[in-house]
Amino acid sequence: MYKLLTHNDLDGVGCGILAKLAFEKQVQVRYNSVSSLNYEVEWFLENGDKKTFLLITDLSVNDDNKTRLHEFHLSGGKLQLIDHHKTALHFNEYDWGHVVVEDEEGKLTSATSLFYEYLIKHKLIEPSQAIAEFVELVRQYDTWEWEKNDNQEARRLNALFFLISIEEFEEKMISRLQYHDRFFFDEFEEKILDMEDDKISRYIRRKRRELIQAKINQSFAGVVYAESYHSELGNELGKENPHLDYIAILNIGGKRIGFRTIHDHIDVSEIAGQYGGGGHAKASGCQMTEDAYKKFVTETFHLTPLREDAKRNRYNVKESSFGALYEDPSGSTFLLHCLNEEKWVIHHEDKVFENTFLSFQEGERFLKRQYEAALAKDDVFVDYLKALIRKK
Ligand SMILES: [Mn+2]
Repeated sequence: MYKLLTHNDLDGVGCGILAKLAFEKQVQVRYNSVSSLNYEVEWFLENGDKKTFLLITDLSVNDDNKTRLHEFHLSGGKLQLIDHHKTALHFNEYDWGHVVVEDEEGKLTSATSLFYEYLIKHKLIEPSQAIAEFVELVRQYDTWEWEKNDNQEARRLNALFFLISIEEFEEKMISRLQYHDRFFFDEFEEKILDMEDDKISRYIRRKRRELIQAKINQSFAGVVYAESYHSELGNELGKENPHLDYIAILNIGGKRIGFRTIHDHIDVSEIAGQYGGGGHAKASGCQMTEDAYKKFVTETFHLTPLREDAKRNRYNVKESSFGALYEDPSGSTFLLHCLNEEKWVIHHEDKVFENTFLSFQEGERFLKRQYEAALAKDDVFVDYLKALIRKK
């Protein structure tokens, strides 16, 4: 018999699916949160059948359990821990630990991809193209490589994972990987995934109109209140507002803040760290401490949402060398135009700003950060030009 203790996210469940494909009825799989794993391990060591082969994937145990597991191993217990988190690298000191963050080709690993390799190496699973494709989707999702590659299938696999129960997901994937040559979504799944995508776009559109800009500790943050779809929202709002250093997503009910950035010049795990939180460079979070509440809620609550750039213009368009007209919240205007190849200037109330810019984007970034200016509508642009002619 085998027992697999694994994480309850897509990567962890990917391991569960592989285990069931490999061992069928000979494996018992338990899905755990980061915190519940240690109880499961203790329970197994105290009450479990000592002849059972214990597999742990995508999670690692605390120091007490590390010692207990090693004793179990020394007394002849069969055991294997497979993980890909940097924080688990010390398990490589043990015969039963296998932790790889990056493979020989420099590709980031996931627990599912490492476990698949392990099963093939020990001749415990019959490799197939369908399984390999599934494993790669899970790996790309778990390592965020899907975003760089715009791998929508990987994104949708994770969305499906959240739309149905773990049991249902397992069952569907196992039969698909068992009986088909290639991985695919069936018609029903495609339909609910399309509906989910539509729902997310509508949610993001609504949230976009609530986004507030605030300068917090020398960085420009986009602040928005939201309970769902944090990564999609952070990503979309970030891409639409590249002048913002990061997006802060406030969940008042959960008393938490999520931070997302699309930029390399800022590390949001450091921002979260200022409030006792942590995470990754591009995605992090913290509890809503009193200090965080003051900075992100109290001090921004009176602000009006950011205006969006005019979308349907024919004349006043971005990067036009003749000039693009921007308007701040008070209706004051700025004309950003090109003097020569690498020199963009800004006209404002009969004056020209001393700052010049190497590109349109740089000039726009300045206007948006300092003045919260947005691209004006065509009719404002036409009135501006008429007034200009009258003056001459
Ligand atoms: Mn993982």
